Amino acid sequence: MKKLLITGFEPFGGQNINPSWQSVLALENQIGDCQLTKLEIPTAFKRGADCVLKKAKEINPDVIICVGQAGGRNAVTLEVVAINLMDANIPDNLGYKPINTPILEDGENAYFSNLPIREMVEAINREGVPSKLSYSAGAFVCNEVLYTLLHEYNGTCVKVGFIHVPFLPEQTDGTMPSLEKEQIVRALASAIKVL
Ligand code: PCA
Repeated sequence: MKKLLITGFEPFGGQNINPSWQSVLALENQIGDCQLTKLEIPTAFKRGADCVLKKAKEINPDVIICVGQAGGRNAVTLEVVAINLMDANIPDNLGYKPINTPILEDGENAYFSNLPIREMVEAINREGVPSKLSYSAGAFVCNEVLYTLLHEYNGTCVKVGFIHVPFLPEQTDGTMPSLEKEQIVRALASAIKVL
């Protein structure tokens, strides 16, 4: 049995729910070969990543998957890469809004996810939920969490990745794409089964 630490974020940017945590919370505790530990993390630079790292030190996971909201996307997207940049359009939940700032002074420019992301995209699509790779996790908190984790576990056998999910229908007025929570939950479960 593998240990999977899976996280979702608190609501941010004026929303009162975050589909990432709603969906993570709704997952079964055991999926395929994985025992899940679920964690809600703050949408705040440094704090969010610190929470994941603290829990990871406690449970020693084999895999860490962070899930976040990407409003406006129309598919469940598996992030390919995290970049060493914070460039926020809005303040995080603690009011911090870094512009053109490295996450780690002298850190690598970027890290690639080491999850089997292509197989995961295929599995999600087979499940009937739209999914694709994404070549940018943005430059807000999600990218910073992924970068920090990939830096921390670089050279170890811990697998780390990030899945961005669309809005839920209740977050949009119909002009933005969305997926039902049930679809996002099925997408996450089928991706986890690939591990
Ligand atoms: N999405 C944001 C941060 C929290 C979340 O759910 C992002 O894409 O950076």
